[in-house]
Amino acid sequence: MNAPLVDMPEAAARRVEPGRFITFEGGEGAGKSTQARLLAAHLEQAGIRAIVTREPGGSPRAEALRSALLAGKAADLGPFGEAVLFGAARIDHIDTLIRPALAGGAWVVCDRFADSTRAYQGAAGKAKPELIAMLERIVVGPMRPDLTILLDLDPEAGLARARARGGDAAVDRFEGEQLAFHVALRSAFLEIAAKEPARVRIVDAALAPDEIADRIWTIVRDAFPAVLKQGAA
Ligand code: Z5A
Repeated sequence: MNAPLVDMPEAAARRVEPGRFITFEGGEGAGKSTQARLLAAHLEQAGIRAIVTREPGGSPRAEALRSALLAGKAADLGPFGEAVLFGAARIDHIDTLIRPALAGGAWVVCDRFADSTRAYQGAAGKAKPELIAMLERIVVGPMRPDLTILLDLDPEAGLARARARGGDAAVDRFEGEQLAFHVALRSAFLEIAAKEPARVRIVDAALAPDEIADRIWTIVRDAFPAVLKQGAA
């Protein structure tokens, strides 16, 4: 029998690291960074060591790639070329931060992860879905999130929030896309949630931040009942 050409990480069993991996996804200005911080604070209050990180970025090499990607320096490579660079940043982030943190028992709360590649470069950017899926299997392998919170918001409201926060600062590579791109993104995220309901939970991001945080905490407690007893914290 021929040996496989590539040792696909997806062939490995589910990851064995003791920590939990939670990601936040959604469009611009949906409140991902705000809620990632609030969830980490909640986890710490419950006695769990939590590390907040983000993508693209989260490690020095990935942050360097982030600067180039958000400045639009890779746009001419096309959506799949950009996806490959997001993937390169993700590999470094997983290898240097996410896997070691989970192995040490910490919980990792990540502001965006592979669903953003599916939505931005795949569905909205129109890179071929089978290529995006193959790239994800190679890059992420068994390091899939245990739980993903999708903060769902009308794109116009999200862009208005991001603009209000940014003031006169120049918009980045993705904020500058037309509204239709952001509408396609929202549909793409909702489609991912519909396909993977056990992993992806949708939260209405139009609510007040505290209300959203309460709903997320309920979801997290329900998802990990053995670790987070009902009523804890
Ligand atoms: N990208 C990609 O294309 N492919 C990939 O694989 C990955 C990423 C991983 C990263 O940019 C870009 O990279 C992103 C996708 C692309 N596109 N863009 N642009 P980023 O990290 O700089 O931006 P972002 O991820 O879109 O996040 P954001 O715009 O900073 O928004 P946010 O984190 O979701 O929201 P926030 O910072 O918590 O809140 C935004 C503002 O709204 C702020 O003033 C808050 O005080 C306010 N806010 C927050 N929550 C509320 C509520 N509930 N009500 C009212 N106001 C609120």
